[in-house]
Amino acid sequence: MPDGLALKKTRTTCPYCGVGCGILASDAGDGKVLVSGDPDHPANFGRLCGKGAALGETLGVEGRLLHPQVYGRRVDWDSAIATVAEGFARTIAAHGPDSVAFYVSGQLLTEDYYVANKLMKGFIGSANIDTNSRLCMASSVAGHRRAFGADTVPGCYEDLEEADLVVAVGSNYAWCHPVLSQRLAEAKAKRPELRIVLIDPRRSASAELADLHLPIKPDSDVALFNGLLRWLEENGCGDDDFVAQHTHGLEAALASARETSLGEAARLTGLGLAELLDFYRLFTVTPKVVTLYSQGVNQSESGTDKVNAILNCHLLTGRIGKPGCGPFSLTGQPNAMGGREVGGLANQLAAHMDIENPGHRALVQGFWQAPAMPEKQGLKAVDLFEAVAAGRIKALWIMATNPAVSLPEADRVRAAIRDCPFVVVSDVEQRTDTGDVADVLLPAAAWGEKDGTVTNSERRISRQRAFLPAPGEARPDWKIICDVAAALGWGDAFAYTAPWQIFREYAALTADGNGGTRDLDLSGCLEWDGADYEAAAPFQWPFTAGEAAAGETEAAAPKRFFAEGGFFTEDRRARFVAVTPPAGEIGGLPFLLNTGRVRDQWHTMTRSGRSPRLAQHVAEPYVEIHPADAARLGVTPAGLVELTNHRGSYLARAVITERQQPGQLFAPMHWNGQTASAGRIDALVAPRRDPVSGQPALKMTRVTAMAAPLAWYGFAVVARRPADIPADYWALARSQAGFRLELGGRQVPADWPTFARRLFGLTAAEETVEFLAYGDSDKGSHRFAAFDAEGRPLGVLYVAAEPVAASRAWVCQQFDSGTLECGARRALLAGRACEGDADPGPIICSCFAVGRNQILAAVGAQKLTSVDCVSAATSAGSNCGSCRAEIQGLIDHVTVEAAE
Ligand SMILES: Nc1nc2c(c(=O)[nH]1)N[C@H]1C(S)=C(S)[C@@H](COP(=O)(O)OP(=O)(O)OC[C@H]3O[C@@H](n4cnc5c(=O)[nH]c(N)nc54)[C@H](O)[C@@H]3O)O[C@H]1N2
Ligand SMILES: Nc1nc2c(c(=O)[nH]1)N[C@H]1C(S)=C(S)[C@@H](COP(=O)(O)OP(=O)(O)OC[C@H]3O[C@@H](n4cnc5c(=O)[nH]c(N)nc54)[C@H](O)[C@@H]3O)O[C@H]1N2
Ligand code: SF4
Ligand SMILES: [Mo]
Repeated sequence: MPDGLALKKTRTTCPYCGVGCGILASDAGDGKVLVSGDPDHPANFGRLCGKGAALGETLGVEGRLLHPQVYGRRVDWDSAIATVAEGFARTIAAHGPDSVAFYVSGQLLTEDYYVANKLMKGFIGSANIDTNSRLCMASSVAGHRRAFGADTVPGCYEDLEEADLVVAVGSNYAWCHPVLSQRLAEAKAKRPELRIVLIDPRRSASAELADLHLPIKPDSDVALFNGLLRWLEENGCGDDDFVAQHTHGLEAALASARETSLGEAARLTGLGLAELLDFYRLFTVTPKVVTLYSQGVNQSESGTDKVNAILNCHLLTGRIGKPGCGPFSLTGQPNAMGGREVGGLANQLAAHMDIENPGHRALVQGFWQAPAMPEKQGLKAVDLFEAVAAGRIKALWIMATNPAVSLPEADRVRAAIRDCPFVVVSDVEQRTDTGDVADVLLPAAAWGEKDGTVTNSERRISRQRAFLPAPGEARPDWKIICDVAAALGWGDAFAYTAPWQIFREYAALTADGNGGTRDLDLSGCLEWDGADYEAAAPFQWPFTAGEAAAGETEAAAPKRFFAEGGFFTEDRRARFVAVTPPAGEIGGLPFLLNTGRVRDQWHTMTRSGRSPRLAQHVAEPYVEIHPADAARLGVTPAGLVELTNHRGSYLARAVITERQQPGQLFAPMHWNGQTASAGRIDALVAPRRDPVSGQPALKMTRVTAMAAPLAWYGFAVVARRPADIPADYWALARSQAGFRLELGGRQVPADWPTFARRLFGLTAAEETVEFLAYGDSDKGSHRFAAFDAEGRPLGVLYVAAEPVAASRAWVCQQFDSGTLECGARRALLAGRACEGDADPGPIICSCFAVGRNQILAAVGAQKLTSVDCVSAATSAGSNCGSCRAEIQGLIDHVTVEAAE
């Protein structure tokens, strides 16, 4: 490489999931940023998934919130800060501190989170600060605290590789924690005797990697693990010494578990006795077991009990805190853990201290020299928004989360935000469903522009480092919060000038009065200055002053908790928790709606939705439905389905699949008001929640489903984002050269050419462009394509009375390829590949744009039997590896077909 091109590399951390992969970002000098996995980061050792690898595509300024806005008008920072401070001060003066609230996010950095929590709890004097982690991790936090006395994750990622059995409960880790999935798959390739069991009502992509998939009935996890506890005890699998020395309460837990006989466990879980016993026996005979779990466990009315049912089995067998053993709550967001550490939840204080503990309250108040300190818990997310709706919260500040899309009863939440007297939103995007109904918008610096720390699922603290200037007037969240605190009169307590000062104060708080009584101890960082912070390598907590004094660096060997007991209860013993399966199933409307994630999108799509590469995988909202249900409802392949209940409705593409059990549906959580006409699934989701953790049961809503036959269906690719989309159904995604749209309508437009011109955004000035049309009104099929003077496509639209069959991948590729010759322009209008120009089919591998047809053809023609062979033949799956589970599924499909 010529010297002039030498790249400046910044070590940072991925802003998406809780795996917390290290990233090397290099400035290519031409305005582009190259992103690669950091080979030295202990979470990923150089690997990245598709979302991480596509980060470079998400960094553009277009669509960013660049300036503060008050009631829709641009203002300068000073007046924005004054407006926010005045809004809060006025409300507090009139109605007291509990009339205001902050709703924050596991996507804030630890330093942002720390000052937000300090401002609300210590200075405003209310505990009304809660976080979207309430929707995500609250049941794990509550389960950990009940069993361990603290919110401690005992293990580390190496345990996955060292285990002989990995049990994944309610976790689609192949799509949601893809780099861990890669690490596990590599470990299994080296040691095929490593067994993987997946426990999930639906056959998710993670099932392709599992030796055994148990499609349990929804919410029967407590019954399953109670049955296991009983079985383990009856088969002498308990670690008597560990139980005697380090635990309490086994008898009560067992008494509860004994109420579930083997037959009863089979009935409640809906599993056959044989498969149930396969699992129980495997667990019994395998000393090194890791049980991974995430939202299928947490997001439930029995979420905390599910967590404790799992922890009980690990405590009984003493399989905790040892290499290759332990329960492992996978965190969702990049800084879900950091938020828990600094007290982002309304029922906790900073540094893993308890709000109900007067000693802890006094300690934190003294440390902060704080004028106030709440004595009771604040409102938890769902209650908090109910209080907003009821008018009890009158001033609200939302940071780095999009509750008008992601909270249950999302329409109601959106209306509550709109009607709340004073709402501030800090975000990086100009348009979000939440920002659209707020009073004040504050532009935050985004990933790549801000500095701080995050903690991943294995308690590893890593630096996020800036490598780009913040655009417009965007500022880091910590700075915005400190400025508001100063305007409220508390400038001295918030006089930080850099994030390292906040981190050091936080580290000092973890050390204050600790002496080994609390798990979270960062006293090893007490002496850090800006340079140490800047240089810090990723490290796991605890990191104590003793370790630092002994000359150990922060980046020591993997750390685990509890192999020798030492829990954080008063008597240092763990607690078994007696749990009982929930009584009966939720009744009501005919279908049970389960919700979750798609491989290549992140949450409400504000950032991942910017990437054309990521849009290739799934470009519209959908509903997975079992073939028998589809047949009964008259839902046809690729037809549309409407889901409704009294809260709202959702319109999306049908995916008819046996992955789904009859009577159950699955819909993704991602689509928002900017990307689909009616794709906000949370508009339907019930606000039921776990009584202990307050976490909503986002996987459990009753709905009605019906076929939504439309008069016409369309697919379009357009160069410019349409100002309005005149269709009852639409979903919009990025393509390389513009936007792709799925369309549909209940009534046929009067004039198709006018419709097409409007969709393409053709103005009179562009009348000279080539506008091709083809129509067969009898069949209801119409096609339009417009080109500029150079032959570059401006828009292409296919309309039919049935779902449009054109290959999306091929059309997008053609559209993206720039100037088209006459024949290619006609082929594009026809929506059909020319001879020798094969249709790749729906894209499976986003990195190399390899489609389903290409993979199936290679598997069939070359008799490929492994994912590695497919990678060698087609490149698919050879970069980020996120699609390897789906490739395995295609190989299995071909193999099964060949055998039949
Ligand atoms: N691609 C991608 N990855 C992500 C995210 C993203 O938006 N996109 N978000 C991140 C975040 S914040 C989170 S919290 C994690 C979530 O990661 P996961 O928890 O793995 O993801 P989900 O798809 O929400 O749900 C997991 C599974 O729970 C199953 N499930 C539903 N009900 C039950 C039940 O009663 N019992 C059991 N055992 N299983 C059940 C669902 O069928 C689903 O397959 O992902 C993180 N990673
Ligand atoms: N039905 C259903 N609903 C769910 C779930 C489910 O499984 N099913 N899962 C739940 C879970 S686990 C989670 S974690 C939530 C996630 O839900 P949300 O937190 O609402 O989702 P995001 O899209 O990540 O929202 C983050 C917002 O912060 C903005 N942002 C990004 N970076 C920054 C920054 O540095 N500073 C600021 N100030 N803003 C920034 C983004 O543009 C975006 O608007 O959804 C929950 N909702
Ligand atoms: S697994 Fe993917 S999304 Fe998660 S941290 Fe790593 S690169 Fe980012
Ligand atoms: Mo989450």
